[in-house]
Amino acid sequence: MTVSRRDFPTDFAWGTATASYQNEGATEVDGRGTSIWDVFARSHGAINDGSTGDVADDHYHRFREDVRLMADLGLNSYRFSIAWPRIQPTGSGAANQAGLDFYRRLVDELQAQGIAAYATLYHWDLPQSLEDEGGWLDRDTANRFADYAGIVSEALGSGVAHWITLNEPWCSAFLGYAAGAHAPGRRVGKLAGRAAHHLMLGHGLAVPAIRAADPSASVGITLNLTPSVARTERPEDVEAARRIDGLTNRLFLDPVLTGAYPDDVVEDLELGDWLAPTKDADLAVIAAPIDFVGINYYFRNTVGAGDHDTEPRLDHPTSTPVRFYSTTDRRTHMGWPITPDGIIEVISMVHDRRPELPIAITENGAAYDDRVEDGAVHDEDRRAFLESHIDACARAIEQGLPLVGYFIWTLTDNWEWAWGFSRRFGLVRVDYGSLERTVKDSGQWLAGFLAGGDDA
Ligand code: IFM
Repeated sequence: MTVSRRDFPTDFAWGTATASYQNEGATEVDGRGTSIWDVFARSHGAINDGSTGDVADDHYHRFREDVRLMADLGLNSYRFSIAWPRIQPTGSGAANQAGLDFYRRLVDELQAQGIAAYATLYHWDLPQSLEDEGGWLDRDTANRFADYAGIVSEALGSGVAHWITLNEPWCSAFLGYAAGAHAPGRRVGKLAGRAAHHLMLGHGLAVPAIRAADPSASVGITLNLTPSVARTERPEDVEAARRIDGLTNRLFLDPVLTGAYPDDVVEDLELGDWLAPTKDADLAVIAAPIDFVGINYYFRNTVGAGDHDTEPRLDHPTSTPVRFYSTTDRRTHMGWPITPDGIIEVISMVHDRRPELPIAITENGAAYDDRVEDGAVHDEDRRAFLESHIDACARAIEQGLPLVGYFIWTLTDNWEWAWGFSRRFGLVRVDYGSLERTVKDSGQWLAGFLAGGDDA
């Protein structure tokens, strides 16, 4: 593999991505309210290792050290998320100044280090008070989200280069409200489709709210896209792949980028009658003009029909019986197959719909069961993963796809949702006892790659 930084435009965004609940800690300071993840993490059996994000990486207090690490790695961009309950502790009403001040300190520090800020407004930490009123199953949460987006963009506007409204609404809707594997841990089956609709409505209402506060704002959304390939050409496998593609990709891509819902998915989710009264008006809101699209890419799905013994997957409530197959033994610690070329396929999904829109890979990375040897982490597997995906990005650009950035998930090992601290994705190891940071070999490799000298 001979990919080099020189294969990318000079203004290409090279960053890492993080999320508030996964790395900030400090959940009870400076007036922060309670989020659905605070509550969910405490519910019995929800988290693999019984941990919470109460301390996480203590990024709230150590952000200067973390920004310095990014600068030392040679990164020019940073994608982080803002914790809604730090800004509006109960999800509505006046802003909590201390919460805004934290993010102001962070963006100032980034600016001082020449690192562009990509701020995500919703990476899953909904204020619990809003969940108590129905959460994303309640239409009014979309209005509350737009208010919050306006407050934050008003306060931070000049310090933020790019705004991202939502991170991975598929996860919020289906892992949160169908599978119950993520907060708020509800299992409402197909009704989770309504949460998906309200999330997208929130996105569409937030876009003009951000622009009203910061007219020159660059605004986008981050979707997690997963190619869904039928295992064989048998009609039942093709049908299974259609369902998964619809629920994972088209349900979000089509309304946001083309202002239309895919009929087959609306039918799968039995959304039609419920949507009918507001459908056209809502779609006009959801398709608000945006400036770029973020894609989180991890792997490609190979899908086939299940037999009657197949366990229904609750995160895919309409797809029973469907099975996910392995086409490779090369997997990360999450069990996810390593399929670098899929990154070109997901970029194409966006580009085919909206050829004029710039696209950034806003997350890509891998968990491995790292070992510390003499204080170092020789994570050759992660380095090879990153190299192969960066190489695929270079090929995407060579093919003419408008890729403008690549963000690695993640900077520092952190709290991986239902997996707690048991999965490590970082370029930098965190000792969860001392909170000491140590750059792994993959981080050293990235620094060399970004320094632009050697081909990888
Ligand atoms: O840690 C998550 C992140 O919060 C959202 N995208 C996937 C990552 C790895 O699972």
